[in-house]
Amino acid sequence: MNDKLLTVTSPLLPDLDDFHHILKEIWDSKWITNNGRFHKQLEKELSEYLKVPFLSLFTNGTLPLITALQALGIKSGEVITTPYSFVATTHSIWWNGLKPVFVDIDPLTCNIDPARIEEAITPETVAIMPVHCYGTPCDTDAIQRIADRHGLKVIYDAAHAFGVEVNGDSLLNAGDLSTLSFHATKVYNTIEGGALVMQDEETKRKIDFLKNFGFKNEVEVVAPGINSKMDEIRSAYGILALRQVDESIEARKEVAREYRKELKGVPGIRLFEDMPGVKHNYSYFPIFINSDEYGMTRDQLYFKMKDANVLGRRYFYPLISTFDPYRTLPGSASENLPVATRIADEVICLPMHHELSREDVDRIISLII
Ligand code: T4K
Repeated sequence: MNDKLLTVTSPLLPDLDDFHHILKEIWDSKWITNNGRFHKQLEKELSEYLKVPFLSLFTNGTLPLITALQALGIKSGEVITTPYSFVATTHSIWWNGLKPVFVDIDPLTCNIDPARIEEAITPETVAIMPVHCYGTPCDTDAIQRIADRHGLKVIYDAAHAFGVEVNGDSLLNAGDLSTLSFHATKVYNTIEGGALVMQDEETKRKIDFLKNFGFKNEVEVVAPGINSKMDEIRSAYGILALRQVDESIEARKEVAREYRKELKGVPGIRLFEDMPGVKHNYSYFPIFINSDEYGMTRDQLYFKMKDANVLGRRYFYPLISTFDPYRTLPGSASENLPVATRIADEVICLPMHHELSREDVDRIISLII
């Protein structure tokens, strides 16, 4: 038996010699954080690469979500969001003293279902926080129409959507603000890290103050900001990683192609296909198990794989709405979230990263079919 451990992901690491070289520059300069040279350079390179007008680096992908609500001046009320995400999405609403309102998802994308948003709007609703789950674009036009009709802000949690484009435009330009995560487990990482994407310079200035305690200059504090700056070492790492990310996404695309070739049409297994006009990033490869047709439950398959050293992950099970801090909210009942509840019981994200070999993929597939 091949016992090599296959994990759901593996980080894209910059070339170590290049990193040593750049570390020497940082050591020599003695400038290690606070909007240094590499921080500025990475902001510039990322905004060009991602085709966004402005971007502000953060120390992880959770603080940009918290800061986005602050930057838009949202101080009270309800925020409509999805239960089918990593828990940080909802936590960011809670940390701002706002009330999360869960709306069910569309089974074809695993994203918030625009058709269900309007019925959840009340006089207290102030914003919508959708997630481009697995990097699959939300129906941003439909969401924007609803937001415009009701005067709501839209903040996209785009933690999974690095580099995703729709008809040649960055998905990150949708809504009022979009956030990114550059965690080790993401397509592009800075070990820990993240960013906020904004459409105008004034908002960038405001957000740059907010991530630096609210300091406008040496003597003026204009808002109760937080410390969420990215340091020079991770910025430099990010500059090097950016040079390799296209190749890494291409390798992931090849893995997706193999999975689809072998798993398409297997009774009881549902997969996502690429969407027309969309440049995907292949950040995750979810499959959905219908146990009646497949002959095994999702968990039976999950543990069978685990026993064979293949660590898929059940992203996103359990639903956020079932966790202790949120399960008593009015919208959290599973009757309100039938699709998300079902999908959370069906999903396994298969290993998906740039280092998977053809043999690795064959081994994973042989456990499934
Ligand atoms: N919004 C959304 C939609 C998100 O998905 C996330 C984060 C956020 C917001 C918040 O962004 P951050 O504040 O985290 O930047 C992971 C990540 O910690 C988390 O970033 C991510 N989403 C979430 C979906 O997954 P775990 O607990 O599943 O990761 P862990 O440690 O079990 O790692 C999974 C596998 O990855 C390991 O089995 C092996 C591999 N791995 C992991 C790490 C950390 C490595 O090979 N090297 C590593 O250093 O949470």
